[in-house]
Amino acid sequence: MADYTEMWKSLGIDIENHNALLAGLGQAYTDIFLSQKNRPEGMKYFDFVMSEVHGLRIKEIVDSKAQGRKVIGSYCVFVPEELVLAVDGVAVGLCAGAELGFEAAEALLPRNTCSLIKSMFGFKLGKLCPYVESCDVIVGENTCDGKKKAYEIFRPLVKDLYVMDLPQTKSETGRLVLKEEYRKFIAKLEKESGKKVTVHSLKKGIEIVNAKRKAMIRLAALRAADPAPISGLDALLINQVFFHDDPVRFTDSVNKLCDELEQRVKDHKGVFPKGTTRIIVSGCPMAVPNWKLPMLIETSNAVIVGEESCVGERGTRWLTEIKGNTVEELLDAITDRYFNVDCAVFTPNPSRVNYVKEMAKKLHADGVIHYSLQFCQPYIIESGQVEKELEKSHIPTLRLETDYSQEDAGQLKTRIEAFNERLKRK
Ligand code: BJ8
Repeated sequence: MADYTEMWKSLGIDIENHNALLAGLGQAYTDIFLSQKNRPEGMKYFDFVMSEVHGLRIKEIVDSKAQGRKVIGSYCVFVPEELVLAVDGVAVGLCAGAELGFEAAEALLPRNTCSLIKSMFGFKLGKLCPYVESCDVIVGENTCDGKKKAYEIFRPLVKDLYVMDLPQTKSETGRLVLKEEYRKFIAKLEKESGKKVTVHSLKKGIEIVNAKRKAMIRLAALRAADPAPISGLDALLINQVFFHDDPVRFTDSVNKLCDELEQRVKDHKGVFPKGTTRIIVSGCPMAVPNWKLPMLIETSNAVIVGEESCVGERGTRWLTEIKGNTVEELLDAITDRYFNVDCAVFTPNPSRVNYVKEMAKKLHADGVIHYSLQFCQPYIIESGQVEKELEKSHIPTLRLETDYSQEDAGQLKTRIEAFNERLKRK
């Protein structure tokens, strides 16, 4: 990587701590990703992206800002990238998956806050994330109580925090709330960028994001093959890069990788031997560099064949139907698309478990591991119903709760191995 110190300094990054972060990240990446066997050639692009994740991509973003484009950061898949693109903005996902700056975060938040929220504070307070520091606007959303209340404390820490309200039920009123919130968000984007959302710009934004999601749907379907043509770790990585790479280049790279995977499937070539135990991971999102659980699963004689998560199919499986010839009609189509997202903050939320069942069937999974971050009430509470429903459908399920630390790695591995034994006896 080139020397980006001056750029990071200009963004207010704490250089010393940031260098330590990059060194740790580089080592973890080598140990976890580069040590995998039989990786597809197409992963080289994503290896490169990761090697430049705080370098070249940030430079591109800084250059876009210099050209007058606004950078809009977010922490949730309910924030439509289509709208950001419609004002020629740059959308970046900001969720963080590392246990950094937690001491500082815990000075502002209760200890029993989920790691995702603590990490969001840790990266900001530690001045460790050039994505956060590049943002002109950061969008929060009233989803779980943890995030909702945390944004109140987060507001004075950042330049411009815009909080979107979200419905909690899939009712007609809920849909209206979502549409109104998206309308207000358009007004905010127009004010920030000085650009109008037009039918043309919105259609273009939808097309770009649809193409990106279509590529991810294609990738997800290829994982039904046995042997699995790609590891769960690599597929997760692609889902993570989804949130901060240039969307058009990302789509092109995923499609190229899928061409290669299609050939692998035809040649019966895979990353693990045919017949390896197949797992679906369902639950909380895993943000970069949260790779602990997939790494433990895939070093326990099993392969992950799908993620039912916002960093996975919950974030990518629906497209926006391009229907209508007015901004209002297109806004309806966008609202319809996002209103499908079955996050556990909705009550009731039956479509989520139904989709896990569907995934298990189409991906020929042997079992499901339900992953909740400690103190995440929506997913932990919902996990009981998910387990019951899946077991009733003869899909073995293991519920795990963890955080970003490595302390419980041994214990988790023992439980995963015991679960694999159960799957083998099935
Ligand atoms: S749409 S899953 S990205 S809210 S893990 S912060 S829920 S206490 S992340 Fe999410 Fe949007 Fe829903 Fe998806 Fe709260 Fe749970 Fe923490 Fe969470």
